[in-house]
Amino acid sequence: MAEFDLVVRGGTVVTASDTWVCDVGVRNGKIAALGDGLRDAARTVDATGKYVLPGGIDAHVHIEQDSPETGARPGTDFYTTTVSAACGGTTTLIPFARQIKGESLRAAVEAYRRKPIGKAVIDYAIHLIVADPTPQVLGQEVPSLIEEGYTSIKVYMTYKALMLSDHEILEVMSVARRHGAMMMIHAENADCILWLTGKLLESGRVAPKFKGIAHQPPVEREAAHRAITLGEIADVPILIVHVATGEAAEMIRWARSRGLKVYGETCPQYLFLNENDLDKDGMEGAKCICAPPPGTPENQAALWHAMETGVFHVYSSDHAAFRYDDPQGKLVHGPNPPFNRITNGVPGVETRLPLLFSRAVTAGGIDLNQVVAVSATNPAKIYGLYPRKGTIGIGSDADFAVWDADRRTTISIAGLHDGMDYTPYDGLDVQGWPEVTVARGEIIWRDGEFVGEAGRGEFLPCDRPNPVNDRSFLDDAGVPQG
Ligand code: DUC
Ligand code: ZN
Repeated sequence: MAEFDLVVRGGTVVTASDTWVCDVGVRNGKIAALGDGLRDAARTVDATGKYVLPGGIDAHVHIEQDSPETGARPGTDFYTTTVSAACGGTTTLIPFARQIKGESLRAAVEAYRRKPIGKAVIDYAIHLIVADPTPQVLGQEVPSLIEEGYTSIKVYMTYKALMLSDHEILEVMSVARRHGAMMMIHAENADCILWLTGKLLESGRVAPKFKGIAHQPPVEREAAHRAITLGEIADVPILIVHVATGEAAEMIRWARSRGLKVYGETCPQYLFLNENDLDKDGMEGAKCICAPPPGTPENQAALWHAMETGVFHVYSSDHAAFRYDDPQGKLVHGPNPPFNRITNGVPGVETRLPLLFSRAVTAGGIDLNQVVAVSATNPAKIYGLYPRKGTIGIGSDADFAVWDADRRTTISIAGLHDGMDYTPYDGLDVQGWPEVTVARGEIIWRDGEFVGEAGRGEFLPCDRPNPVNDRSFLDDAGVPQG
């Protein structure tokens, strides 16, 4: 019997910290050796002249989940979404089990756990969304779910069906602190959005581009500051999801300069799109509507500056698969809805990594080590999956992709596998695409063909993320001490 099940030979291996040429030996789904001259293999991939990156972790995706605002239904499922992720070099997804007000969180998790079974082709963990923090949810359900490996909790400051008051957020944070979970926050000021939206609609400014006015930068900046303040008071690390404005990024930089454990996530739609994409003919702009929406080109430049200077720890797609030409999708409220009735969310699970990889190899400002850090290693650490996932190291799961940095692609929906009928990145040229994707030692994408099997993906119970701050004036139960 061969020493290795698979050897990837002669590639340039990139981790968050190092870049070096070596062979990668895989045995029983794990990385068993890194070195020169690994020969005795059942299967070999020649990666000479190519990069070998850890499989991406897309830590913010919505799969098989209705829109909380418009009621739209996604047009795709766990199979297409995980296939699409794999074709773009991603080997782990973290979607959300979402509680609805009046419902039990555990019931929501149990219902969500059934969805990927038999369909997922790559591994997945699950975040919790708490929308109704009753004593039962906070006292029993959240603690037991954390024990079972659901160690990240998202809360919303906006969306009527999901949003919590500051008081409720503090209560959730206090439970997260006590049990060691990571807090994720959608930071936008709900009243500002409602007020601005009302004024815009009253004056007939209804086109997709006005979404950017309704969600103008202070809306996110204020909420980001408030989220940071709540996290500071509850003494818990927080991660602000899908940061869309340079102003909110500055809040994160400021918080970190004060020693607070505040992490920031941004997404391709804010780095690679801007308000001009919302201002296309007719309803074309709807294809780039998400919340928060992409901002001005100056804001986009500020976000790149934040990325280049280390403000963002996580880069995720916020993939939301509402098809365009579908009565249940983006335009569920008719062909010409005002901007606030267009379903939020853009697809991007497959294009996430190629877009950032291309930027690193063509424009500079970030290098491939940073690409790996924000798209794989940091999310693995922040969500309790490291070192099983997120790196190329002995003993880690053999999740990686072989990248051809010379391959040029013009993004179009025809080349993607996500089951969607549009991509917001249509027409963008990128350099670099995965040639081979390996997940737990199995080749599942090779030379433009998906070759994995439905149902091979496994649920990943997460460990506790980084330890919470210990400079606390709170006691173990999260009660302020005098
Ligand atoms: N915004 C969200 O908050 N969720 C999903 C999609 C989006 O654009
Ligand atoms: Zn989201």
